[in-house]
Parts: sequence; C-alpha cells; structure tokens
Amino acid sequence: MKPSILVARAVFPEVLDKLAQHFQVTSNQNDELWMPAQLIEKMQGMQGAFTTGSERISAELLAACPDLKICANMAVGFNNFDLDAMSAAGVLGTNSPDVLTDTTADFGFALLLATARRLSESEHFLRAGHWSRWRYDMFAGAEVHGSTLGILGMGRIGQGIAKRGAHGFGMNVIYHNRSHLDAATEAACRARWVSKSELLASSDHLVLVLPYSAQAHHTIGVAELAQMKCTATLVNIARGGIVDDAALAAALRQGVIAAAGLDVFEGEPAVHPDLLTVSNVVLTPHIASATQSTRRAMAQLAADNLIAYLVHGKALTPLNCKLPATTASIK
Ligand code: 8YV
Repeated sequence: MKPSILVARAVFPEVLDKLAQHFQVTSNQNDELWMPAQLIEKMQGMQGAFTTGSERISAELLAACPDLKICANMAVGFNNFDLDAMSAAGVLGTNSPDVLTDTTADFGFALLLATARRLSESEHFLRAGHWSRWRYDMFAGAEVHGSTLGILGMGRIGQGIAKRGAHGFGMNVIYHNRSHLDAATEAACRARWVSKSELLASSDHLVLVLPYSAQAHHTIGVAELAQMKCTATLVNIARGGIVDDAALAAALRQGVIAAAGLDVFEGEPAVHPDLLTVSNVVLTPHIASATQSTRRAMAQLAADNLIAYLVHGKALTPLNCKLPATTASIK
C-alpha cells in the first residue's frame, strides 16, 4: 500500500501529480488556513507531510501523530520545525536549500535599491497626483554604487548578495557571521569579516540574511539601530522577529536611520501598524523567493525529499541527520 502524505498548502498541480504516483495524497488546493489543532487532525495516519514555513511542527503535534516519519519544508528556513522534538520523535525534517539562493539574493538587492532610491515613496507620490514639477532635491536618496554594503549572516544567500554588490555595484562589502568564511570564498565575494559593532557603524546599507532562532530574536533593536549611520538603509529578507519592528518604526520616524526595506515581519502576515504609517519604508509580503521557476523548484525539491525518504530511504536535504538512513530502519 502506498504511504499516506498530507500536502498542507496549495501547490503546483504537477507537483501533486508527481506525489500521487507514489503516495495516497491528501491535499489542500483550496489553501485553507488550519489552526494547529486542525493540522494535527489532518495529519492523523500520515507518514509524510509537505509543509511550508507557515505550518508549525511542534512537540505537541509530533506526540499526536505517531505515524509521521518526515516533514518536507518548501522553504530553506525551518524555524517552523521544532527540530529537537522531531529528532526525539524519529521524524526527519528536510528543507529546500540552493534552488532559491540566487533568486532570493536578486530580491535582496532589489529591495536594497528600492529602499535606497525611494522607489515606493516616489511612486505613491506620483500616483497620488502630487507631481507638479521637477525639484533639485525631490526624492534624493542614498548612493548605492561605491558605498559600503554590510551583510549580517553570510550563508549562501548572503554570499550571493555580496557578489552582486561587489562585482555589480563596486561596493565595499563587509560582513558579520559567527564564523569567518574561508579565504577563497571571501575573495570570491570580495568581502571582509568585521565585528557586529563595526558592521552596524560602517554600513551604508545593511542586509539581514541570518536564520531565525531564539538567540537571533531582536538582533536589531533600539541599541543596534542607534549604532547605525543616520543615512543608512536596513533591509530584512531573513525572518520576522530578527528585527524589533516597533523599534524600527520609531527609528524611521525619528530619523535614527534613513530608510528600511522589509520582506518579513514579526507575526506576519500581520504588519506592525506603525510600519504602515511611516513613508521611508518599502514593504513586501515575504516574496523574496517568488519567481515562477524558483517556487516550482522549491516545491519539486520538497516533493523529491518525500519520495527519496519514504520510497527510497534516503532524503536529499536532511536537517536532522542522526535519523535512520534506510527504509528498512525507518520506524
Ligand atoms: C518561503 C522562505 O517562501 O525559503 C524560505 O525560508 O522564507 C521563503 O522562500 C516561505 O518560507 C514559504 O515556505
């Protein structure tokens, strides 16, 4: 008998078709949003789940779903997984790295440019019919080429942004990360490791690309914003919660920094009301990986992980590697 899987959110039809060749699939093509208790109910009897960053895989869910063997996330981030609880329960987690790296780095750069050059603000001005004449200082923003690009979190996406900045825009690239990159990678990115305080103080444009964890909560708050240049822009394409959004809105209003570009928010899809009323912020609804081909590749990789693990015994991009590697030893 084919294993049963739940596809928790709407997904490309061809991905469902592929999954149906191997599994009894319960899908959610109406894209209903389930409360945690409903998700637990839907997961009953499932050996696998296709999840996105919105489905929380908690210890409570794991205890209530003893048949579960794998959750395959259509996302590179996996802060929706309680990975320790999953390992303890013998449930594998997988993510979708690499396939979104360049697309997400492109978007990080797009948001940086839009923020520094005041794209949203000036478009709203034009649409509102306020453009009556040219003025010497109208929407004069911050220079991007030749400026200092700071990157906090120098994984694959951070490196992609560094390369775009260094090679495309002649930027001086500095980064902060727990570990230093090896010399060859630093040279390819033309990036230099600095302390967090130097990063905050020296960046003209600071891009956040670090993964979310409890320790990363409010990595950027009142104290950090105060260390930045008053002309600086801040871009968050990492995760909501890394920035204290209330503190950021106040800093933007008070001119502590010049502008911000945000693709992720604390408690999204809710957005802090103060951010909606400041003009010097570009806001996008978590779309950094959203191109047709990249979203397809992410979904395919999540599906391939389910097939690779439940059918062939070895996942492609496992997150908790201490679990059994063969079907024979899958619980
Ligand atoms: C996803 C993301 O779109 O991959 C990630 O970690 O943040 C985005 O690319 C989102 O998490 C939906 O799963």
